[in-house]
Amino acid sequence: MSATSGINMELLRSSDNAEGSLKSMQPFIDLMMKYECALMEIETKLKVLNTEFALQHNRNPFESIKSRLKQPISIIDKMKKKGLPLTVENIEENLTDIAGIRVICSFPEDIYILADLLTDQDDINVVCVKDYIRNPKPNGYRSLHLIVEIPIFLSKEKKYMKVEVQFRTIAMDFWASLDHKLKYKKDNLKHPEIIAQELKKCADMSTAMDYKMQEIRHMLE
Ligand code: 0O2
Repeated sequence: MSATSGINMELLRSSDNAEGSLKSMQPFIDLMMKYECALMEIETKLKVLNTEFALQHNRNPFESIKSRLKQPISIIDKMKKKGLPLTVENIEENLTDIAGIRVICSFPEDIYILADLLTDQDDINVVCVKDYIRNPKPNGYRSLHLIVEIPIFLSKEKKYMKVEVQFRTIAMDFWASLDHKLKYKKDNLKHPEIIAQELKKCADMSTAMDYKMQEIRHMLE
């Protein structure tokens, strides 16, 4: 997914009077451009680490990276939920997941190796860590979430931008994508609690598989 696709220009253009509203949207478009640059910076750092790690250890610590900018409509919804006026300053101050990167690893231990290598870099500030791998959510959701700040260098300024980095194994990602899809359907179900219980069982099985595969890799080494 390309990061720029996060800026839904049609949505912006369709609001009220095109020229006037586009002008008033300029600070928002500038902000989204800065988040896009921050995504590029983090992605490059992760790819550099992957390349070096692959040379040293003969395997890649991550399988894939996906980045996305939050859609304007989701930004508006989240600001409404938080009960905050929709200003560029408020958006930047209160939302930490406008720029998001998902890093998919094969093994749980690679998640922590990569996260440490990234956050040890001296231009990165760690704002928040939510470890849903060591402390899974009650529904079974597992992932390591970091909110980091990274500087971007523009023609006239250097600015720190927040990026949410989610680290998951392939199994955790598979479970989370299904959980996400099924959430939309749960409202029409007679017994959503049964689906929730079944999903929790799948989460437990995928946890067991993650650690068993890691154990096998150690045995092979
Ligand atoms: P999307 O579309 O993926 O961006 P906050 O973001 O801090 O206001 P919260 O819930 O405290 O809200 O943040 P948290 O716990 O770090 O979770 C944020 C993101 O993690 C979610 O973003 C999801 O991507 C993912 N996530 C968290 N819990 C679950 C879960 O139970 N199932 C699945 N499938 N994903 C989860 P968004 O904004 O909800 O959606």
